[in-house]
Amino acid sequence: MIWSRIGRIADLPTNVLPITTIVILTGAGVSQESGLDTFRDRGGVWSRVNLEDLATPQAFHRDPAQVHAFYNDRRARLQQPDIQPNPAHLALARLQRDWPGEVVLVTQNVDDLHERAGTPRVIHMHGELLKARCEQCGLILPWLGPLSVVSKCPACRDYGRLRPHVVWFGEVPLELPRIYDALARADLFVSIGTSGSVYPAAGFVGHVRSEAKVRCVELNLEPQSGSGQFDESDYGPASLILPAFVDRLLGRVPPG
Ligand code: BJW
Repeated sequence: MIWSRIGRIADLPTNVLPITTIVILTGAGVSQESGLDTFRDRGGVWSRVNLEDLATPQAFHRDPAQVHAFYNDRRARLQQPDIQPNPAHLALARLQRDWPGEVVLVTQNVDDLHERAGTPRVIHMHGELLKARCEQCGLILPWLGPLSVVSKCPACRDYGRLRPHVVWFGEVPLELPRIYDALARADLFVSIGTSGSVYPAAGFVGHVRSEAKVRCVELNLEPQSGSGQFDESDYGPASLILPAFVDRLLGRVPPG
């Protein structure tokens, strides 16, 4: 490791760690200030609808039209002009661009706001709303309009087998081997805007803490039930606290 290329968390007096690999986990709180609802906050998605009717494979097979309607609405909402990346997304894009080491961005979000902010490499562990997947042949393709029970797969030409490319409860999240590889390399793990209530993502902090060298930071609007697992926490809107945190990491702000 070349010292001039090593980053530090500048304001940790007794724990100035050499950091090369940063793993970031984002959740719905990062996109909340862009106008997208979170899931479990007051007024969140799961307070308005029953997740068991909409976000499980059983629900899809029982009533695909109802599940399509739910995701069609959210897909359309995501593409409305007022939904734009906010300063939190932009800060993470800046971090991935300017950090001399590796920044692995893992998101639980199904929106495309990290990409629109200019982050080229994003791992979408719960899938992507603007894609469809064929249950028959496995094709994954961009999908911007509504899906229906008669949508036709362009590859296998079967009808009614296309579904939103998202991960429902009881399904295995995507790209877990890549994520756990990155966690094994991590020097710093940062969890942003997630309630930490959905596994396996909720277990990442415990997983990396078993590696004593990994420093764990939580950024959220307010303390969560798992906050005690983190070495450092900062609370406030992601659009404010995340740009400041990235400034500190990139050394633009001297130790306070
Ligand atoms: C701000 C802010 C601002 C707000 N600034 N912060 C018992 C029964 C059945 C299943 C289970 C069980 N126990 C465990 C399970 C497993 C289950 C699970 O965890 N369930 C729990 C609910 C208990 N998990 C699964 O089923 C997963 N699969 C699985 O485990 O497979 C088995 C397996 C694993 C590994 C290897 C092999 C096998 C799949 C989970 C799929 C989750 N899918 C969803 C829907 C995606 C599609 C869609 O969008 O509709 O993913 S659910 C929903 O929750 C979505 C999110 O990605 C996920 C996480 O939510 P998130 O992002 O944390 O949002 P919120 O709303 O919870 O929190 C928002 C946070 O933001 C809050 O903290 C706020 O404070 C904060 N905030 N404004 C900063 N401005």
